[in-house]
Amino acid sequence: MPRALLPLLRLALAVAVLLPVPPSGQPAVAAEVTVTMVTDGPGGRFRFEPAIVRIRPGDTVRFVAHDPIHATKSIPGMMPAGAAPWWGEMGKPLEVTFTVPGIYGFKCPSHYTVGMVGLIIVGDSAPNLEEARALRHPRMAQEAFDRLFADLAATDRR
Ligand SMILES: [Cu+2]
Repeated sequence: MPRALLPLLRLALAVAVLLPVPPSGQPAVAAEVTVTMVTDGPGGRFRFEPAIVRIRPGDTVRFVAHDPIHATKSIPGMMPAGAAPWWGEMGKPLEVTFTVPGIYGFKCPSHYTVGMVGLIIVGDSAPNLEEARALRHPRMAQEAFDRLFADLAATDRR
């Protein structure tokens, strides 16, 4: 995406967040969840914390980097149809509002190959779950996604 479009995109996102939610049984106030891009933390090195986020349609995820070596980028093939991809700048915070239900895989482009990946689940069911799970990755990213999908299945059974 051209950089000049970023302020416009941010404005559009801000407006989208402020718009009233239609009366469809969803919460009236959209939530914002922060995902931190961590170089070295209690949970390990080169991680998104939390690596699994569950939100409602209309909610926003704010990605924040501990230092300038990380970014967040959606992964093609791990998004529901009709959802917009995102790609944040290195070290800069990025807010993404999710309106399309489904599961989203994302990565830090610099540390994808060492397994810096995460999942966002929007809504109660993910129509693209099997498609997202079937995508293959470099070894450490694959191991990380295998763990995340296993955690997801475990929490769904509770
Ligand atoms: Cu990174």
